[in-house]
Amino acid sequence: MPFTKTPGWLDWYANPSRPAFRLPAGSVDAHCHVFGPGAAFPYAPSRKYTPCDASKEQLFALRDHLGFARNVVVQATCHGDDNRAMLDALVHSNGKARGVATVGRNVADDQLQAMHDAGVRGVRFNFVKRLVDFTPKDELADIAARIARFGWHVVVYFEAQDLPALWDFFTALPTAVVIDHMGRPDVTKPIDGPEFALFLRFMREHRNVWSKVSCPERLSVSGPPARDGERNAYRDVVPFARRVVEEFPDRVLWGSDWPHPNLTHHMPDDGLLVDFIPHIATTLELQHKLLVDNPMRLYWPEGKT
Ligand code: 0GY
Repeated sequence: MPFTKTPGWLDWYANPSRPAFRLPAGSVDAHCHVFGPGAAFPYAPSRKYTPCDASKEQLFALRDHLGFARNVVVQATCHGDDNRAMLDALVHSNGKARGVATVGRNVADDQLQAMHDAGVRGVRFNFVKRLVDFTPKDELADIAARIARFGWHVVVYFEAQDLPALWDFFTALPTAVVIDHMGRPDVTKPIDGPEFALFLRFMREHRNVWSKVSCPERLSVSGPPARDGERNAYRDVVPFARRVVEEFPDRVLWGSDWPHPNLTHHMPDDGLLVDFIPHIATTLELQHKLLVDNPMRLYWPEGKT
């Protein structure tokens, strides 16, 4: 049966502009997804939304158009713990994609090994209540202990107000911990206010913690520029992302978040998103760390294939 996308869901931007910013050679888009296609890889019965299809071929075409060399494909909640669409993208990427999976406590070691062989290097724990049902922390801790043996890391997605309650759980994890979208700061609050200060303190005190400085389109209140040729979009997010890049240059990653799930008001032009990068990583050295050195260290530690 065909899937009908959630009402109000915006399709991804069909004709993204070519970025003005030239990405360094070997750049990695370290946070993106594939959705289905639903006819081949059905969406999970437990999902909280039904997306539009966004195939691996479309992802790879975007990668080439924007100038990236590699992708990290992150399992999206609409596929639950059925990782087949993500794994299919990895094995057809010609070594240019690595993945982050979602698994349950009952996953077998040989399944983890098969995922590792396909290119998975992490699992994602999602704490955003509109996206997932609650999973007990002891179950997540079990999973973390299992995947640590493969040298994987844990990607965590949560909202800023939930960091205090999650702090102890995160610090007990036995792996590197990668935070999605800077822990979703409220960018209408002061950058030096207590909420973002807590996030910075968390990164400062825990050297195994990394952050994706991604999703300005999700965090921004000021939004994209008017379509007047000016390409400096999402200005209100810039100081937050720049602060993270400058204080933790060796532990930051950037991702497009294509195909941008759950956006109902504004769908970004992915070319404009790439043009956001030099506003948050303002030197060639910072750009190279953010886009090449750091993601390669985490996802391709053995070097180029
Ligand atoms: C993102 C953000 C979102 C969704 C998911 O897996 C997902 O469904 O991650 C969101 O709705 O904020 O990183 O893609």
